[in-house]
Amino acid sequence: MITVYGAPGWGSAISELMLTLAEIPYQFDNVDGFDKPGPQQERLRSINPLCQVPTLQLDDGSVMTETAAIALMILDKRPDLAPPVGTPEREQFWRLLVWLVANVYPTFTYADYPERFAPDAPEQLRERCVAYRKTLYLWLDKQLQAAPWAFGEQLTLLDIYICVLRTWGPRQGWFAQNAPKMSAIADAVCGLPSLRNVLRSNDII
Ligand SMILES: N[C@@H](CCC(=O)N[C@@H](CS)C(=O)NCC(=O)O)C(=O)O
Repeated sequence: MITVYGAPGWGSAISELMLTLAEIPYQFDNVDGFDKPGPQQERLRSINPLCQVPTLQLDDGSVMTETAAIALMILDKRPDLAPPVGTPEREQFWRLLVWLVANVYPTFTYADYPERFAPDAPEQLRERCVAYRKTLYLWLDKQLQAAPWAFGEQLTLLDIYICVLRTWGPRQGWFAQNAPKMSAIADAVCGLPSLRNVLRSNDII
């Protein structure tokens, strides 16, 4: 069975929710505290030297990381969780999935640990990243034209991504005011009965 190394509410929630939606069994190994020196960090580092979550260990013992790559791995088993081949929505799905990990996720890497990257001006780096992230979300919200899900009637793994991001900075109130489409999608994901337990264990609902 797949093991998801993670911490409640962190990036591992994205993989947990995607696996749950896809009905792929996994076990959760809680490495909460991994971003500070200590036994949890050492445990995670022994599997993934980058010491990031999510880190997955697959049935054959191999290690899988990167939320977008994990989404693609899941889509190999459950292609119905992306728009169908041959539709324009499918291309936009790839585009936004990659866009999120290429543009939005790094703002967390830098803003959450600014002293690593700008030891002389950590607060400035943090503030700039948070401000930049808001502009990214405003752009994303404009891209989302369909309802109830990002690509219309079909729930996709992108909706899961949006739901988890909405719980992180700049937090739910900001999204409600400034990114109403992301907010509505996140609310709809939060209402899915099949995800309730995982949403709860990650403090999302
Ligand atoms: N590109 C990775 C980013 C993962 C990531 O940055 N995860 C955060 C937690 S939400 C983390 O582990 N941060 C600790 C660090 O970067 O040292 C992905 O998409 O999975």
